[in-house]
Amino acid sequence: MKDEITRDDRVANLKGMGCSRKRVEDARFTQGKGNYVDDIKLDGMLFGDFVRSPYAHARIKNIDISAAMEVPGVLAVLTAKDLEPLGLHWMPTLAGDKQMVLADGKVLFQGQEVAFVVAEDRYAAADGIEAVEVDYEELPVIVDPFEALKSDVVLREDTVQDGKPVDGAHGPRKHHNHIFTWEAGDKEPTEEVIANAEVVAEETMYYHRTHPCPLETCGCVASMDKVNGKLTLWGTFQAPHAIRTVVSLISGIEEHNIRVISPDIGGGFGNKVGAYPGYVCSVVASIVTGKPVKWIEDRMDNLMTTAFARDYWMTGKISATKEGKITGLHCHVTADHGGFDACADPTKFPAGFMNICTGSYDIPTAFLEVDGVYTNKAPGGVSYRCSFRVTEAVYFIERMIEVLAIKLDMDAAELRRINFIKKEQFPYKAALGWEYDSGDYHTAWDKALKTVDYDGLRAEQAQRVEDFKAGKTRSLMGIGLSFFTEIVGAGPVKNCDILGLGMFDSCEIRIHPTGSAIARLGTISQGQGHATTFAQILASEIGLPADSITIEEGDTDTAPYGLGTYGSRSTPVAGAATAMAGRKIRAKAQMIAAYLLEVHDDDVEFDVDRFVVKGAPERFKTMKEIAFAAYNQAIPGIEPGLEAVSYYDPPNMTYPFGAYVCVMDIDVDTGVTDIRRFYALDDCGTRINPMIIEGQVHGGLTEALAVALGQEIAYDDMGNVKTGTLMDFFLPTAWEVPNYETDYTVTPSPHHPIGAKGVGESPHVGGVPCFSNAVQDAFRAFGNTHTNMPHDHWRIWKTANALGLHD
Ligand code: MCN
Ligand code: CUM
Repeated sequence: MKDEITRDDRVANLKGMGCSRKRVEDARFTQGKGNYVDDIKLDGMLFGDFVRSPYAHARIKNIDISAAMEVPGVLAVLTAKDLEPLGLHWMPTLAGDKQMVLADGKVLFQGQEVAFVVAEDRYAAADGIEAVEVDYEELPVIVDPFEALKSDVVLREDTVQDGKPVDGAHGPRKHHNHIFTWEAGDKEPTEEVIANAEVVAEETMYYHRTHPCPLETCGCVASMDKVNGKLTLWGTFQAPHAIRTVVSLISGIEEHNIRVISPDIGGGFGNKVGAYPGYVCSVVASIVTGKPVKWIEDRMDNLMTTAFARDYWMTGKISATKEGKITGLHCHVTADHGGFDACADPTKFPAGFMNICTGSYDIPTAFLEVDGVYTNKAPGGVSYRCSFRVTEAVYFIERMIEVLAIKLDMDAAELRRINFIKKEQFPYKAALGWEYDSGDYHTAWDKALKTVDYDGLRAEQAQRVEDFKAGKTRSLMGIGLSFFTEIVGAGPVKNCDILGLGMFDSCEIRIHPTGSAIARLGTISQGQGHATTFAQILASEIGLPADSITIEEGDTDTAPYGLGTYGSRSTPVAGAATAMAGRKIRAKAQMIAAYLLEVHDDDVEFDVDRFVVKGAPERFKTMKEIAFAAYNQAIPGIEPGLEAVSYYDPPNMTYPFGAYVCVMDIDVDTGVTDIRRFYALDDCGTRINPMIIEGQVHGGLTEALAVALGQEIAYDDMGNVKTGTLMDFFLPTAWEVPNYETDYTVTPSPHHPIGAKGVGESPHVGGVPCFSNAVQDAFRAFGNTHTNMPHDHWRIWKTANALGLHD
């Protein structure tokens, strides 16, 4: 019977890397059996909720909680005064700033947390909130970062001493509302190249403020067990270990007495990386009341107060020869960070990885300068499939390329092609400091353009313009192009840390005697399917079926220390740790196999799911047999058991890339867009699960469509959030979403143990400029160079109107 099973069968049985294994998570999710934070119900559990500021900038003269304390079911109302003796009225942010937990004398944005009402249930808490009387004195509101840098109004009193701005966490301030200046590249040489260039294109663009808006909002349950001194904190945390360390540092509770658990998470998208006042208040309330306390945001709380995305004003100058060879790039950013600098970036990168803004192009000289600014808006800035501001960087360069193409009167696809970094230039050291690990841009670009019949599309577009001018149609056609290079997998510990914690990641594997296993990781899935894909990496590495491997994440009492899931770092870092831990298992298994087969260690070799005696394939021990032997035999010189742990510090980041094309029709009279085609080629190196990659691409592109075509967190001059509900905040549905065509090339990462690069954020990073470029390209023949996103129907109508197309 044995010889009927072929080697291919054995490979297939593992469901290892490269297999579109169905998601093991979905049985739970599709049957409503997920276990989200709000599903957690503990005996005697209370509910906490916030009194939030209706004003964007106001002094707090008095808070009267007496009426609230009379509301049935209300047990406590916390204000900054209660937290101050504990030193918890402010908390550190991930960006080196500090943030009010509860309003300390003033508020800085609409929706800011003013008081925390703890009650027997959510309804009593809501009644209590109504009864808290806050006496506000309105202050002048600043929502424009340029105005903030000129204004006498001091937003943050802690930025000024003796009438002068004091240094911030990232160096000197230019003004009391200025947070930092961050530079990369060579200023003078870049300015000189641009001043002497044959052609220079300039543009200022606004990448508007938006929000990831995950289906599940942020929340937590804090439970302080006073008998044994243990605090358990369940929450929507993308980085549970980091949260544990932060809670320990700010509360003084020893770290071994804190257990942080991220249960199922209903989408994170960077919204759940940082620490929020709700976490601190829930912990304090649990300590005060001796009962578990739950806090769950509602949708408005989530949209108005938790980590927003973008809000970058970017001014660029790009220089080139007459033939289109780019010679220099200059970029200045005014970054609106809101009332506190709470960007979730690695410490040394206050503007994230914005210095990847030379993109996929061989640009010899470049300079970037970013100014961070306080305004009366909610804090955040680094979220929403952004890879630490790579979204902004790629949007910037992909718009600058289009603007330069217009200036040169050149085809934008060709302009890209002649400037791409060439395959033989990798590893490529970019002008702004990064070393790109691998790439083959020309192959990807040619494949994309050929698949969509680019020349045919351009001919059709030219005909459309003629027909429009002749009055035969009122519809224009846009061809959106984008080529992006991502940078994901933070680490290296030497460059990247969060609050001093080096950005490595980890995996611990235990093989059970019967040949199944559990692997625990320091990452946490929020929908990415880690339980499916990490098991596939291991299946290929250790030769046990993925179906026999449990993946567990998100419990700091059991998982090895890890830095969490964001910046598409799970595959580049934890995926590498998983492979390396698997290889340790394999190394020990090899010794066991050699002992059992009575040969020297070097005389056996690994083959799919077994060790085979070299030259004698009929003599082998399967991994299942070896697992059992590890527990049932005394093997001389080898400890019993089969376990391994790996902490992986990546030598470099990974640089996935992609080529996207969008074909769009636009009704000039209504501004309505119709996406006829969207082609996305992604190269994320070795592909672990093609189906999951495709799902990531579909999701990221849909969020890109949202951001490019309508989604926005907008404020009025008073600092009121105009888009705080899903009535006003655009979330695309199946109705707006086109049929995406996905494709790929495979350029492995040379330094990653399995050659894999991240992919989770790529489609968003590449998708936003592609949708935006399609809209802008439709109007190129009529003199458009640049219009700002979001390109909703009204704004597109206005563009058409301004170009005289309604005359
Ligand atoms: N993958 C693969 N082969 C590769 C690369 C990745 O099969 N070469 C698979 C991985 O095994 C994993 C998934 O693709 O199952 C995403 O992997 P990776 O690119 O490493 O990204 P992370 O797992 O670190 O996820 C984070 C990333 C980020 S930062 C945001 S934001 C985002 C994104 O993932 N948030 C998401 N995708 C999301 N998808 C869902 N459903 N929900 C979110 O909140
Ligand atoms: Cu920038 S959003 Mo993701 O890194 O969680």
